[in-house]
Amino acid sequence: MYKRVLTIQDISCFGQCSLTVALPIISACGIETAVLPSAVLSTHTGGFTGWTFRDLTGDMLPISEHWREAGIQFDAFYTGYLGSIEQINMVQNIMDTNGVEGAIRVVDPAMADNGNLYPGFNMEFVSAMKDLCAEADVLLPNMTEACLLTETDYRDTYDREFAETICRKLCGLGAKSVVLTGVGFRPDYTGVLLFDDAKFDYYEHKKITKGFNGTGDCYASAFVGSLLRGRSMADSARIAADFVLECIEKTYEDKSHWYGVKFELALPRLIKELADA
Ligand code: PXL
Repeated sequence: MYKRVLTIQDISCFGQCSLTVALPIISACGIETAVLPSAVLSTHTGGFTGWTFRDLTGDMLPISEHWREAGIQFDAFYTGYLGSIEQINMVQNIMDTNGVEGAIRVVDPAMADNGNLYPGFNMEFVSAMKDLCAEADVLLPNMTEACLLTETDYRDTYDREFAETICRKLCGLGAKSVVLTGVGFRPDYTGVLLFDDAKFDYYEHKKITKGFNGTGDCYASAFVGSLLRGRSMADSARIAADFVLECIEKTYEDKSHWYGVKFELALPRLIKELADA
């Protein structure tokens, strides 16, 4: 069945993250993708300085009200980077009123990485984000975000028990299931840990480099696309991980391409993978 998703996050005009990756990736998966931009930035905030930031908070409810009047509804919501606590509250309202009965809610609490909050965020924002996470059918944090949300001290190295405890705590916040990304238990390997239906499923793959900006957005987008194409949570978690690995493989040797990944070059395989069955 042809599904329609609404993704709510900023548009960083340059830099291969947020909406500029979500829209092409989810569309390539064969899913109708509508966007609600929360802000317009000249670039993302990871490594650039002096970016512009146009806050679109004031447009978000009028846009969603117009959709409601026009009878437009969504089968799923996928939220990413949000610029303020006020926007988090609006997103909750939009998910409550603009979806079909039982619309799926995928929340990526995009606010931190490598042990640090992104510029402009604070613990008050983290606390508001917990409320949004509580409503998620699927929560997609990286290890830094998961530690912040569960008030756990961030660690570079940890064991499976540590990661599983965090997943359980995230579900304790109210999320139905969790896909914890960037979870590695041995050198040169990383993976994703899925906690769904009281069961864990770990998919490990090799780690190429320390991480690129926007890979979390590429992951979440491919995950949403696969899930809405009817793949299981575990298959979607694996398909998205393989996609991001290929994105990094296509990028890391090009030192001039430090700001994001060349996800466009990995789309053909993703499309092929989702075309079968
Ligand atoms: O990739 C997450 C993201 C999204 N949007 C903006 C960002 C970042 C990460 O740095 O700065 C504006």
